[in-house]
Amino acid sequence: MRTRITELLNIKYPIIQGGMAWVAEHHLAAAVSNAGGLGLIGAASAPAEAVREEIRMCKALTQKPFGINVMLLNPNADEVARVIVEEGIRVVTTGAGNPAKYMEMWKAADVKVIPVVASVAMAKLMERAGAAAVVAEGTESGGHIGTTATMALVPQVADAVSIPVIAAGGIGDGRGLAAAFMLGAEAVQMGTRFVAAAESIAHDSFKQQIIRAKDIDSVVTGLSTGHPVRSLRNRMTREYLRLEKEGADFMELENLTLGSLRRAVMDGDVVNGTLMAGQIAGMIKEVQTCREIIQEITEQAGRLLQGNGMEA
Ligand code: TUI
Repeated sequence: MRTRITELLNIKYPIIQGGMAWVAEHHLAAAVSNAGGLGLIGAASAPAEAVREEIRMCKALTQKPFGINVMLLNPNADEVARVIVEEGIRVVTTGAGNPAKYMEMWKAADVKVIPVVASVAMAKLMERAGAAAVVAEGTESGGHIGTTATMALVPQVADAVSIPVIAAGGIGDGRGLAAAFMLGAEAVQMGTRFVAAAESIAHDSFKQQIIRAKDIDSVVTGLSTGHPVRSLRNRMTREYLRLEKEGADFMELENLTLGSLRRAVMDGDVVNGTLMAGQIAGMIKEVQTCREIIQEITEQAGRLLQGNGMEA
């Protein structure tokens, strides 16, 4: 299953793990990379020195390439950007903003920059700024999202840019990987399926909520604040949506969610925590190792693609 992305990143399978806050730490990143995909450490809102430690611990667990996801709303993003260069990281994905101001420094250090985008305009801007590839992330994704669905976004982005496109949002099995190829993508990024992986440090109660979830069990909060977030429906999302409907101000909503992702991931608080997950949660049925997940998906996609003119 060779594509421009497997060549660019020097990986065996065209599968990239999402840079999920709290979840995408060194154990998960190393497990995905060791299984032949690209693991990512999600810098999220962490201080730069904590990211440096994560990088060093990941290097101790894998010889394979892995990357860093920089969440651009992170107040420490400037320092994280420098730590990435200092630690010799060669692949960066970015989310929740425009990484233009770091491009020159990263490119000078031979870091491949792969921005996550939710629109054609942003994809074109990133290509012009020197991105090596883009992740086109549809609204089916968990966490902070755009408005266009993966099925519509990926082919439009693929038509608009010459750099390779990675599809994300609503992809959780071999059918999704095969479909992504059909839409013009050359790899997929998956988050939710890896939250439920055996190597994921997410609390078992969070993993069980993903496994219990049905197709319609995710909701989007934060549309009124300009930061829409998809997570599994619970007391927290119900309270948030009620406050939003009543026109609550930004600070009131912020206070409700302060620390709530950490509570979900680390403490397993499935009632008042924010269980960020995508619409594909309904399809995830068991906890499996990253190796099992990647094997299952690539074998299924391989079978589906045979006879469709795709090399598998
Ligand atoms: O970034 C993500 N997913 C995330 S970030 C996150 S932490 C967070 N929590 C609460 C509120 C906000 C953030 C949880 N999940 N995915 C990548 C992604 N990037 N999705 C959409 C975008 C995006 C949006 C706007 C990328 C660029 C963009 O550009 C706007 C601009 O600056 O012009």
